[in-house]
Amino acid sequence: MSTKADTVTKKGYDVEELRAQFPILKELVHGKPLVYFDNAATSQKPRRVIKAESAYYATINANVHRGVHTLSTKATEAQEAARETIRQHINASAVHEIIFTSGTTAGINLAATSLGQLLLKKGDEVVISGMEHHSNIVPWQLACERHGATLKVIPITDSGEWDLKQVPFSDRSRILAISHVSNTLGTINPVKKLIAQAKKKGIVTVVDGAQAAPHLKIDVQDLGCDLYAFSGHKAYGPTGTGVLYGREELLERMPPCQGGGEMIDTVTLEKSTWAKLPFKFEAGTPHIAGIIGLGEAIRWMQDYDLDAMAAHEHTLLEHATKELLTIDGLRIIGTAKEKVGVISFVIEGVHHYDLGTLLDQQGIAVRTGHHCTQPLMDRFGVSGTTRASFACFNTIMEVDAMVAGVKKGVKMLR
Ligand code: C6P
Repeated sequence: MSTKADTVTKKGYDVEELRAQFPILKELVHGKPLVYFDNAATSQKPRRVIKAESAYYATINANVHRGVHTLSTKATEAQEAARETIRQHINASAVHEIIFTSGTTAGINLAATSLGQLLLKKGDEVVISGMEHHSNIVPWQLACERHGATLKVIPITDSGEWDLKQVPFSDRSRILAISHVSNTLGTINPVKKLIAQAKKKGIVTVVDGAQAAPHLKIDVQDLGCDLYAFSGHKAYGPTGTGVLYGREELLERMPPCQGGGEMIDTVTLEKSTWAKLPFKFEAGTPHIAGIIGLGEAIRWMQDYDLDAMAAHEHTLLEHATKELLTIDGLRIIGTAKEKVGVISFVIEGVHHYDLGTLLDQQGIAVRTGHHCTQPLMDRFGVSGTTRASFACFNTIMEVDAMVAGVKKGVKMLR
């Protein structure tokens, strides 16, 4: 889809060279070149990641932290190297603050279950925002139900930002759980600012970084958060992988919520004691191949300079915004000043599902529906949107193809 003319959008940023690393981009869909704009759901994987994962199975497949044999040692070293890569990537102060999970959902569920047990009493409050993904709503609802606490919500403005004048902190607030970047609106939230306010009140802070990890440089110490969850598969890594960062002192106090192998120190039939961090939170055999692939994905991103990728994606966002707004009756949901390359829109008289199906016929993959943010849909009075989410390998020509596809769809559907 791309030509040399639109690929070098920044000095030294060569989209063609990047695209060549993603085998899937050579696939045809309905006989058309694939235009993949569903990166917020899951990103595509560069060859290096696919190779790293399959090399584990082909050459060092063994369980980790369990055997003295050579393969187990090699597998353990490869997995733990990935942990160190991630530590350094998000600037955690210690490698045992990195817990492997199966994704953001698992990380937040771990946080909500364990923090609920540690902190929540009847009458306490958990604060979230109105733009959260269901994964950062439901686990807190469950925790509140279990402990007799109440969920309080930061309202969302018309542009799709937190209304910071209405943050419902009180002397019963115990936990703040917020997304760094909205998956539906693309809004980059002022998490550092809100975390600072929460910290002054002794509130524990949990960040859903699912949509930030693929696009932003994350520095957990600079943010000052207590816990930070993200998924590997949205950041060019394998599915079934994720990370929960936790500040050591808090992790030490948090109870484990899954029991099994690897998370124990001693077990008797009467009582068990827990392994040291991070293993206390990693019961059972982990997704070793995936974790190794995730480490490779992070190293791959680091080789390509996240700032340059973000600048490229921003160019795509600006172009898509300008061109889509030329379509009669089209409304963009999410017009914050600070956004990643995510654009959600609705069109008068056109159902998002029908539009998504027609775009697919042209080889263009977008997501349609509520994007697991039903309360946010209610806030904007829509049942769903069409969402395009960009990655480092997308091009201006692909955006133009989508805009042309939307125009064609509107003609057919209205
Ligand atoms: N959002 C989307 O299309 P998992 O499924 O555990 O990897 O991630 C859950 C999740 C949590 N928080 C945010 C902000 C997210 O965007 C997601 C996943 C995908 O928007 C799939 S629903």
